[in-house]
Amino acid sequence: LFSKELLLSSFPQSGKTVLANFLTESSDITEYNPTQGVRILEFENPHVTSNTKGTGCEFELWDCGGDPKFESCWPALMKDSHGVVIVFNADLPSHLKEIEMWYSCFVQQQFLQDTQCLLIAHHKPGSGSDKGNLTLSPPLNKLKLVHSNLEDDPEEIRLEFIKYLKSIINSVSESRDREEMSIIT
Ligand SMILES: Nc1nc2c(ncn2[C@@H]2O[C@H](COP(=O)(O)OP(=O)(O)OP(=O)(O)O)[C@@H](O)[C@H]2O)c(=O)[nH]1
Ligand SMILES: [Mg+2]
Repeated sequence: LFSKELLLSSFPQSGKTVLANFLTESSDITEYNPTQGVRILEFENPHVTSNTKGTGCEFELWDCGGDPKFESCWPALMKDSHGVVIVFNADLPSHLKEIEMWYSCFVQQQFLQDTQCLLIAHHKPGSGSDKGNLTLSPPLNKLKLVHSNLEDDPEEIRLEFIKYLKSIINSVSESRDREEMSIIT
């Protein structure tokens, strides 16, 4: 089973690359280097297997550059993606409008289900905000929201990401089953 995940946000320096490296265990935090266009990370997660045979699943995590100048790449990015992860800075609630736009563009218009979208409120070290006071308005409040704080609680986001990958695998194999059925019948 193969799945393509998108990691995006329209905001540079929100921590996408740092998170992507952490979640795929690629490399440690280095100094800031703006992602140009997109960076594709291939990975497997030992905790996520396809439910039928217990074989591994291959994932691609597309770590997108947040600079608006890459907007022209978006249509190519969304094509055939199975999941969308939106990373935003929990300290800047003014981003919420843009998150709505991303959600509508990358999830709703691509006919993805809400379970295929994950919102990550990323807390950079040294930021004062706490998780309590973040409330989202519809339609975003239907989505799964997790907080990531790699300095204080790295395991939380790791576990949530595994859960998310599992739900993606379920929807991908369900839609594949449906397709097979429609061919047979
Ligand atoms: N120590 C630490 N630094 C972080 C963390 N998140 C972000 N940073 C810092 O913020 C910088 C920017 O983060 P990136 O992950 O590169 O940002 P990005 O969202 O990929 O930015 P673009 O590629 O331009 O869209 C990093 O180089 C780190 O220095 C974190 O959880 N811990
Ligand atoms: Mg980046």
